[in-house]
Amino acid sequence: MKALEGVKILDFTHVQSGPTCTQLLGFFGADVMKVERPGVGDATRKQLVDVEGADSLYFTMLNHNKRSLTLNTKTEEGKKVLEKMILECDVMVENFAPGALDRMGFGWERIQELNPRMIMASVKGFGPGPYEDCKVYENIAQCAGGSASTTGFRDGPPLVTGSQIGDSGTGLHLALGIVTALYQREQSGKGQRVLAPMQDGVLNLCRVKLRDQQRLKAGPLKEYSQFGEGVEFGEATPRAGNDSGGGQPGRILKCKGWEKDPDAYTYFITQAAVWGNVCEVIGKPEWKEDPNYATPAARLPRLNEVFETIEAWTMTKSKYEVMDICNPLNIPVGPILSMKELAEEPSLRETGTIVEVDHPERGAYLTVGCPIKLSDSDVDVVRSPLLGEHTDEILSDVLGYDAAGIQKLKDAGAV
Ligand code: CAO
Repeated sequence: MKALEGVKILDFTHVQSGPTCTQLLGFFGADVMKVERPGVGDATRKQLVDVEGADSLYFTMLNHNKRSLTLNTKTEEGKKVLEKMILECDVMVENFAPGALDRMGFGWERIQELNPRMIMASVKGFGPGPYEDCKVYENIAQCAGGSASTTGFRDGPPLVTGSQIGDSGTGLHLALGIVTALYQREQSGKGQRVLAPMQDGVLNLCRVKLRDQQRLKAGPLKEYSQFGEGVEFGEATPRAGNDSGGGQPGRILKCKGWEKDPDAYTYFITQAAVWGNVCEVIGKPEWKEDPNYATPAARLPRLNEVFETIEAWTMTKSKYEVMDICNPLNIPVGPILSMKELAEEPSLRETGTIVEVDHPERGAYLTVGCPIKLSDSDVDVVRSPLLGEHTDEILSDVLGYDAAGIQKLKDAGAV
């Protein structure tokens, strides 16, 4: 038994944000039926193609544990099939551009009319307000949600991060909204709308930067390296490079081999509780008692000197040696791991976080399995569906069409 067994999802999502959400629901056992345009499908199937003629990794890695039904919802017959789907399913998930569903004739009022228990979940770039009609992709959300202005170095431009916090991050928010609405439906018997705007999701993940925005009123942000460098703060939360952003100062430091290996670095946190151990490890035992270094407050104006001294030590060790030495001393450190290293990491294979999947068009590839582990709901990662692979199956098993009915839909160009 899987956690979401029996939950039927009408998956109208495409690209990344929506598919991330429905893939998670699929990992937890929901029956995710992805509706795609006949002959076209999700645009990502044919984006960033690495194996000619095969679905791209962009598509396959975001659409496991789903069935694919092709349906042209701009035909009359297609609309009827969609109506039947709405009657059968518990949740409809979509991330079309604003207004697309209304133009299709399936706005929230119509959906409620058809199935009052339906949960209709949407990703949009922005919530209600001046930008609600805008199309949005990942990096726009990172910029509009506060991430870009607070990422990077003070003397450089705003930066987007490699983590897809706009798309995948919003997909996660949406998934939580959906299961919460399903839980409420147990009591209320009613469906509801779930909206996860990408700007709001990114801002939620940048919560600590809004914290700092307000702290600026009380004076400089002393844990930012610019404080120790004597650089004045402006009106808004500045970019903080690799400063930790929390109450325990930290930095990315070079390790042995950094000249040739772009990932020979470690993150090093000078947690106050283990300051004595840090001093011992880096060969500065005198700093334990020295009033200039002994307390967190005394160290704040000297963070550059502190981290330069620690770095002189980390540069003599590999990032793994730093981990091996610091871990037993409870000093929080972490190697900068490349995608290559993560792909090869045996422990991630064992936990099912990195999974090898076989695909009929492209052979074996690696994907990220379910990153959330439930002790009573195992995850079997099932390869992504080919376009329309389950059209007949869904039409007959879920919607009750017989062979003649299916043929009629095909003849009408509806599926
Ligand atoms: N049958 C017939 N028509 C279909 C269909 C189907 N099965 N599925 C989709 N369509 C139609 C839609 O009805 C829409 O038609 P109209 O514009 O004529 O009403 C059309 O396909 C295109 O949909 P779209 O506007 O959503 O797609 P796009 O490629 O132009 O825009 C995106 C893509 C992502 C910018 C936009 O969908 C968007 O802003 N989504 C919300 C935010 C979001 O999720 N962004 C993240 C995406 S991941 O980076």
